[in-house]
Amino acid sequence: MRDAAVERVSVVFSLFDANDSGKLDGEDFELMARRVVVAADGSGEPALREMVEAFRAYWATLVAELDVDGDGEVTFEEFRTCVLSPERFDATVARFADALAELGDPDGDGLIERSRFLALMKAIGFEEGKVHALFDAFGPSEDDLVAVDTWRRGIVDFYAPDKADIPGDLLVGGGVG
Ligand SMILES: [Ca+2]
Ligand SMILES: [Ca+2]
Repeated sequence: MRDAAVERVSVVFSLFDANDSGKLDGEDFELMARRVVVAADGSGEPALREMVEAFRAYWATLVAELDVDGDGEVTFEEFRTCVLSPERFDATVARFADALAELGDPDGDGLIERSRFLALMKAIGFEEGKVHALFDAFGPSEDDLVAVDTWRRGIVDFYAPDKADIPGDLLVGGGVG
């Protein structure tokens, strides 16, 4: 596995630990869901509800698959084993990516504006400079729009523990931002 993928696992862990407790717990995912819902300007109630449910399903999968000692929390040591069989998380990550992409495109034209991209990605916990770098890497149009489907694939790759050399690598490391 490439260094970027290893580093990404630790970045994802930090992002998920929204309450900074040093471990993943159910509250982290409630916090992230609330932040994203607040940032999701213009989205309807069903899309918002699905986002909250996708966050809860994500946590339910993580705790079911990775909480080896059964204490109801996932430590980094437990979390890093997600790379051993990443396919266990495919369905959960896909649902999460679908829900997030839906919030990125409330008017359904298949495109996302930089401002909306920034708001949602910052709500998830990414740094602003890195979010801009990622948006640029997706090759925005003259009107500064990116295809939501490109972003959706980027989300899937980012949260899949085994991918290397992906645009989302711009979100880790110290090179940008
Ligand atoms: Ca936590
Ligand atoms: Ca545990």
